[in-house]
Amino acid sequence: NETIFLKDYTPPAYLIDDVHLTFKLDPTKTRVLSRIAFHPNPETTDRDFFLHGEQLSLISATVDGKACRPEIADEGLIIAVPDAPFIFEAEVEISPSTNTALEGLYMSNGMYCTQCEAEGFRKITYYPDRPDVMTTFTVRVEGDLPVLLSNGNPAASGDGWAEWHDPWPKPSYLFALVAGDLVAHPDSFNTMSGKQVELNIYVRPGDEHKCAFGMEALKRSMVWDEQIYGREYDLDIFNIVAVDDFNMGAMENKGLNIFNSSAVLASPETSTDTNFERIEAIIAHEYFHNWTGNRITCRDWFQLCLKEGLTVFRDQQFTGDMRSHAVKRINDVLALRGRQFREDNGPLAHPVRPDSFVEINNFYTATVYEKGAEVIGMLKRLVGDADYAKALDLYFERHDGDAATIEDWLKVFEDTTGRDLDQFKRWYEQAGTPRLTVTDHFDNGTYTLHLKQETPPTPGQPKKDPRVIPVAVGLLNPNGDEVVETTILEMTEAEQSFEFKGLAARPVPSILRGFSAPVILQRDTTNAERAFLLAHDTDPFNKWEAGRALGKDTLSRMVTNGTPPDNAYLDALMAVLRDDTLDPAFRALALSLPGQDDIAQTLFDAGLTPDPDKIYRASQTLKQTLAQHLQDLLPKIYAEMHVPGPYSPDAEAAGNRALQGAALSLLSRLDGGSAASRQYESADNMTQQLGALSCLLTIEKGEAELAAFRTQWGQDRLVMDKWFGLQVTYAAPERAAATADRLTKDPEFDLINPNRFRAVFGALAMNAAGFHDPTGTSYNLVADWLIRLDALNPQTTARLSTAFETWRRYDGDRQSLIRDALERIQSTPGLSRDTSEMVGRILN
Ligand code: B3K
Ligand code: ZN
Repeated sequence: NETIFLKDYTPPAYLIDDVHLTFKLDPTKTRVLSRIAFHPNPETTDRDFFLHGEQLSLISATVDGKACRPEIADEGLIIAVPDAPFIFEAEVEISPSTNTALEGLYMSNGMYCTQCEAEGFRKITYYPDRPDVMTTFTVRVEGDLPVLLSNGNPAASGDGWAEWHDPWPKPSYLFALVAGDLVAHPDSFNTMSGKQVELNIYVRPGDEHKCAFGMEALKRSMVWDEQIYGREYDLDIFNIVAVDDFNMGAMENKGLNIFNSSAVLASPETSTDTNFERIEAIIAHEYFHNWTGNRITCRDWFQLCLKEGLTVFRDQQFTGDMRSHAVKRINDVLALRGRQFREDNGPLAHPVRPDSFVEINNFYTATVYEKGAEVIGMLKRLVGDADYAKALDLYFERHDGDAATIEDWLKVFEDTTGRDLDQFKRWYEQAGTPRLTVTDHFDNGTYTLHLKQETPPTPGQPKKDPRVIPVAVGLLNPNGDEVVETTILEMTEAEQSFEFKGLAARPVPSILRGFSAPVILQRDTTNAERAFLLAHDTDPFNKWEAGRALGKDTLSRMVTNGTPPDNAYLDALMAVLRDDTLDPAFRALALSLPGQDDIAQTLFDAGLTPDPDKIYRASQTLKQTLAQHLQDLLPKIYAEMHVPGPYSPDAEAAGNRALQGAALSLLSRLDGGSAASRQYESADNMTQQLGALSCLLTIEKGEAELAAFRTQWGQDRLVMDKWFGLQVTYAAPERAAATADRLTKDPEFDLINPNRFRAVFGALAMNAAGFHDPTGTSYNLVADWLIRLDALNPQTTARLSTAFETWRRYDGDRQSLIRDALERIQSTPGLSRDTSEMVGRILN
């Protein structure tokens, strides 16, 4: 398993004028005919001709019509070719129905479908499968199926065949083909220049009623990208296809986006508010890739954050505009801390732009995506909104049609603003989360903030240089009025002081407003000051953050020395809950307690060894205490937040339901679940049905409802994923492993389907105390199933192996149990490159 380095990049020896592909579909014997017009790349003198190819049976190959005798190498073909333009033709045979890795051409419920990013096209035919080789594709699909799709515009079709032509040059990773017995949910869109675009969402018969929301989200995304970024759609047709078996959320193939059905299909009866919001965001994300990813793609896979960081940033802006910026920011930071900080502070830490990899599929990470988006947010904060807009215009103008790099991206900002971004570039190059330590003093009307940054060592990077950190600060005076509005302090040194003059009294600082940089803020402060900010801060993020900090402090002290929950904290939460000038969605977020994994990391950072059982028990106690403290208020909030009329997934209604659900969850700890049972009975939407069931399971009730749920939803695969996941998520720690084990024996459990596998094992990994059961049962169960899955689907296996990435936080006994489990996986004969790289890095 060879390591690939960014520094070894060389341009391709040959480029392509155009490619013609013909697919003769068959479950086990699909024939792929290719005709590729090559010419030597004038930018290089290298003339070594190599075509990637894996798991292909070569039937024939010719160069300029003459049979050639290629040398079949490990991962492709070596062929002697002229130092001049030539035509390469080949025929290969592949077997989609036995492709359980879900990469390349595969089958899902009788439908053919592809996934090529990053390097799946080489499992379809011999090709220079690298993103810097771009060309136009003409594709003919032959098969006895009603729907035959590929990228671009439809060119011609007849009985059992269809031809597609994509006029925009693209790399092979954006190729897609779909064929099946599908039905379309059609619509259309008029672009800003007046072109009419045909839109379709293709689904399996029976899913037609779950397309409307996705279609509306698509049209909203198209309008938004025109209005905010000036980007218009560029083909006559845009197709989305839902597929049940898919390794991730969705894929931005040119003009033919393929979606995990969980990321597009929605109906009020089967989808929760959270599902609706996620679907809207993923549809937007894939659509936005048409410009940031497809029209401008990546030169090589090290540049992945160029398209992913930017596209995540764009989808976050979109969701903020559609819903609430404050709530979106809080949710994004929660996700960032939960996944990216966890990654950045463990053995899998890597830079936003990694400099080496073994298997690129292992680098579709929270760091590349979410931290990549944070880096763009910081850049925007530093240059300002107007210059950000100018820089983006220049980026599209200068690089349309290119396979670009992070250097190209930063150059656009340098040329627009005259700034030197050399130091800023460290955000792309250095792994690890900076610790920002803040001290302050007040003297004679001058308030000084002293900032110190430090980034702990990460694998391969023992020493870190100081970064540019935009620190957004506001100051409040002791009566709660804002005396200094949000100001961006631009920190560039390891240590730096900033002064605010002419203040009448010592202010209370609100630091890192809007979470202006992805750092860990460390400051000795009092709970009184946190409660003050929770009550008075004008920055909604920091207002929430103050409550969060109170919660963390309360829980941490409950865990470490058994201190009972602080009344000041409970009262502060009560005040927030009562304040009906605050958005219900915000109040719901304020009420949600820090997660157990978050507390474990916090304790570990403070030099302690976290005990998952103690953290679990402290969380339970805190919820119970909170419920009692709020007991008079809960029924009132629960009733007030009732949304009358038919279900609508809009942000306002969803916010009310979120607060109602938070109230119900606490109330259930007091009323034995009677309100939750009533809600379960009367619910006409999945948000409330599932919410009620979760409350019941949390208090170890809900047996009957769980059975009824299965009877009601047994035919719906996406809802059944919830049924599987729920039981593991809400299992008490000592029963989590047994619950997961029992579910794997259920006839509806399906190892091949990533959604179902994740429903059980993703949930087990997230059940902190259950996963870290001191006997090691969960570790072993997860290891057993990862070993089984690896033989079938390496990508999903490798992804789930991150369950173990935090192992060094824990005590010696747990560490040695985890090490045993990891070593058992690592010594499995024939283990995939994906899993072997991940487990190797976790162990080191
Ligand atoms: N670009 C794809 C992810 C491909 C993952 C390959 N293992 C989805 C997205 O980011 O939009
Ligand atoms: Zn993406």
